[in-house]
Amino acid sequence: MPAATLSAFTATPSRKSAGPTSFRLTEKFILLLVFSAFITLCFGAIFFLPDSSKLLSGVFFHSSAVETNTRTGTDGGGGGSGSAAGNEEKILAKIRKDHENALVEAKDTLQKHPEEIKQDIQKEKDKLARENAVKDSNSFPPIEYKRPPGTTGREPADPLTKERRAKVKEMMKHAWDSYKRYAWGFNELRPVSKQGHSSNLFGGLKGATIVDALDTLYIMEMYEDFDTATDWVEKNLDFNLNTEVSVFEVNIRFVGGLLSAYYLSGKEVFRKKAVELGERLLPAFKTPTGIPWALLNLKSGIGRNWPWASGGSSILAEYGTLHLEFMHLSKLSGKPEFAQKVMNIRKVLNRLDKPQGLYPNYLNPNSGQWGQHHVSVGGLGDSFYEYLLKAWIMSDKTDEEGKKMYYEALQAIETNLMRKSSGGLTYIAEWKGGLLEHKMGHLTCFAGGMIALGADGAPADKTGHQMEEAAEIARTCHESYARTALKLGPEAFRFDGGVEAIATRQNEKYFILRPEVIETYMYMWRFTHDPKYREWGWEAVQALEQHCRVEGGYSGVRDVYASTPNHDNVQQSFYQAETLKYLYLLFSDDDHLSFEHWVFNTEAHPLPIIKKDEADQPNEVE
Ligand code: DMJ
Repeated sequence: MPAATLSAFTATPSRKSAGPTSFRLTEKFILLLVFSAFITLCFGAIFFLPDSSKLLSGVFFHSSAVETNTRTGTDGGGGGSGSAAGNEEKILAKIRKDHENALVEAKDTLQKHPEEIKQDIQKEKDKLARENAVKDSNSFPPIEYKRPPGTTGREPADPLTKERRAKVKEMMKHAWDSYKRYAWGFNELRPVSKQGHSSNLFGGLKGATIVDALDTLYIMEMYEDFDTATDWVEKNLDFNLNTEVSVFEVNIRFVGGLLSAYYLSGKEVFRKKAVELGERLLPAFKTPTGIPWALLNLKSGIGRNWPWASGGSSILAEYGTLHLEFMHLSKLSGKPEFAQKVMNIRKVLNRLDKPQGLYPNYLNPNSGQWGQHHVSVGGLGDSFYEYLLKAWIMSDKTDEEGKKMYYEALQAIETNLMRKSSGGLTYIAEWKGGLLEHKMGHLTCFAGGMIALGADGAPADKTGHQMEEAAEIARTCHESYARTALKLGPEAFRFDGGVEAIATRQNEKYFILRPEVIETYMYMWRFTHDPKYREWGWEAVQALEQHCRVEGGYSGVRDVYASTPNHDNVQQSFYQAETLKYLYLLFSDDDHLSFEHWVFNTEAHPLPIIKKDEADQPNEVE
């Protein structure tokens, strides 16, 4: 009761001071009113304050509350009236605290502008809708797990290959054990300083290395480690975080990693987590065109683009690298939204004019117009092309639209970007508004594998020609390694100013354990069985062992032309997801994760081809 009101009553003069019996009738009535108001308030507090149910159970259902605690031992004292009183006190203290908080909140709200209040209400509604959607995602139907063929492999018959394969497994063990020992739960490992490392690509998400490495552990038959990783995922992998993440990175590493872990092991937790995370990513598509934002707050669902991207654009390699995972999310959840979102991206792209048939790296999600006309098959563009081809393959070659887009894009790349140096090295340059920059990124080296993978579907006159092209790119990328002191490839190499396949700028001389060159060797080996690809892979193993292996794991190096390595102190999560996996498969038989049944996402996570006859059903159990 406000003090002013109270004093009004206390100051009321009474004519006689003998006792309540001497009050006038009106005074009695007022006193009665005050008293009954007080009683009502007390009861009101019990019934309407937050958490009143706990108080009720403490006060009115006292014995059952005590019994429960005694059984579970949560009161630590074996129950009894003493601890029950303690509980009641705690509960009352909590109620008081909640009450105070509510008052502060109410005061804040009163001070707000009505517009602000409206916005707050809208935000709350959106939050609720999202939470419900996520809850829904946990209620998708059970499905029958069918193990796709080739999840495990045999030992290679040839002793040398067997030995090399075993060596790669030992490398994985060193990388994993070091991560486990020094950085468990962190996103990545700092192998020199032996501590955890977290890049802002994942915001507050944790355990990128664990999720990225799951399938590699499985295919290398490191089942105990796989179980430890599974246990961590079950208990600790949490997406309900007020944190901003890169939609692309989280999709390729986390969603991709969880999907593969599910398909390899059949463990339901991975399907659940993948779908839950997929649901959390959906608000990124809330733009006027449906082209998703690059960055997203997982809790608020608010998205934005990288501040450095031309005119507020989304990036081709980011919004164009969701397709494979999202198609599988629809299959595993029975929810069509995932597939619809990525199919819409294609619609937007197909409405736009493409300069020389090329796809610029930047696209504004509000206007649906291209940003700067920069084109690259490396950074900012790369995996968009990869996903067009793989979407067609993953659909058991029914996705004709994906196929058409891929082969037309490749044709434009061959005409406008692919060049041969005077020394006879084929490379893929970058295009800046019609001008060529004769530079090829390490990232671009994946294109050898991609072109080889697509060669047999190419228009008849191109089939053989594309296989040759792929082999030439593999050779160029191998040269970029061979021409360094450490026999590891630089981040980018140039074909101008009298050099070929060499980095000329200091900021392009680093190597961060990237997989693309080894990835291309693996594809070329599978398609040609030319032993040189295994030899080149083995050269890379030796260089990694000599220059990147340290006591606490594997580290990137700052300058591949310097005779002694200067370590960058990061073991990237893709080292275990991709580099070591592709090396292992290079020394394995072709039927281990065969191309007949699997496609690899851009982070090397294997996803099964969705066979024509099962395309429309999510394998639901009756
Ligand atoms: C990986 O995360 C993926 O391959 C991505 O597509 C680009 N490159 C890195 C590794 O280099």
